[in-house]
Amino acid sequence: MKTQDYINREDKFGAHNYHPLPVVLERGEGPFVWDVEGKRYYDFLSAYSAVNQGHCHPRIIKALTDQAQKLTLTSRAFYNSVLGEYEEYITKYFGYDKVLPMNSGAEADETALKLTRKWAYKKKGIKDGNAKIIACDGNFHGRTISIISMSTDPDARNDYGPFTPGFIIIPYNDLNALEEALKDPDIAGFLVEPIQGEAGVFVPDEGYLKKAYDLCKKNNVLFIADEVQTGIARTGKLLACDHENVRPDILILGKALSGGVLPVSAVLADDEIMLTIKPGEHGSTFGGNPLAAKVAIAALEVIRDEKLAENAERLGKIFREEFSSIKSDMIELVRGKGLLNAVVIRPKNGKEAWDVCLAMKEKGLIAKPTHGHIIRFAPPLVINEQQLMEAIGIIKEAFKLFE
Ligand code: IF1
Repeated sequence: MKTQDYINREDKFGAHNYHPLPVVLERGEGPFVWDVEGKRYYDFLSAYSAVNQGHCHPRIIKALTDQAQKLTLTSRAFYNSVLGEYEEYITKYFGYDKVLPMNSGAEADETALKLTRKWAYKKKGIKDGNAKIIACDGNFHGRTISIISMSTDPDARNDYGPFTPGFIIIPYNDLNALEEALKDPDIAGFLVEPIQGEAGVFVPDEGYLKKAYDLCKKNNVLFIADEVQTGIARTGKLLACDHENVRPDILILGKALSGGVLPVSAVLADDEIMLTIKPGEHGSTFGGNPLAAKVAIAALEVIRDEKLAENAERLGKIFREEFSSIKSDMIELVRGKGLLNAVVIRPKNGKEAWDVCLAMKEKGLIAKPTHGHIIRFAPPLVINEQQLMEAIGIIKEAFKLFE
């Protein structure tokens, strides 16, 4: 079978909820993926920052295969020998009292919303049913009905109503708007991405997160950081909040928490918040399964032992410097932190971001546009300087085609 055969088969039997780049991947290792015709590519999307540790990291795969031959799932109806080890490891790793293990990022965000409402009624004393949560314009927190109820992206929310009430939307990176919204005594939490990924890698002003956190504390409101995409070393620190020494009241993790091997997400908080949920009040069949637990421990060990946050910090600076030297009137600007970067593309002669991505694909690098005119560049954090420079060479050659 050739590439087109695979594409035709998916088109016939699969839902059309994505429009992928026309490349069919078969194998991955480190920063590379290979297609069904054996062609190698630099992966500059990293499965939306889920494979920060590189594709099929041997240490994570070993943790998976070892545990897979012992016990994969017990449900939480019973204890198992691995979950406690993982809970102790991850809570000490990030510095919180407790973790609530889930699977997808959306489930972790939903869990954070439920925790915030529980805390509002049980601790803050907001009248039952009145809790409100502030979110930002341009947010992306997942695809469930309640999460898209706070989305401002028509593609994410159109024709999915009726929506869940209780969300207040304010502009991102706007402290005055937050201060104003916090005057409402029924506000329970402020949910924010430290850098808005899907919106096009919007990095807020220096100090925004810290000042937002302080405003929340002044108003007895929970600061909830969605680090599903920005966490796990992607932006050059373990967490994007670490750039401003902000410790979220509720921390949401996903994606690279498993190194892209399994869906593993987590919500971390201290006892005052976490213990508002009692036995039987929340759960998940696969949440905290032994396989995910062992995989997540290995994935976090790799981040620490291979100093991937430091690598992301150093190579991210090189990437942005190199990019700013590319002379192309299609490049409006490049922005980002660590190895989460994006380039805003100015269309030229009817060519746009998609065409640039097709050109890069031909030359051996895959990336995908978001919102039509922005290309996100997010390679696995295991990429080394020589590989990064080779990848940048490919990107430069691609832009030359449009001169
Ligand atoms: C898609 C991008 C989108 C996320 C943040 C929670 C979730 C995500 C900050 C939910 C998921 C993925 C989902 C995927 C595209 C990708 C994405 F920004 F990473 F590019 F959509 F915004 N919080 N992001 O980024 O996690 O339930 O997917 O495990 O849905 O198209 P999930």
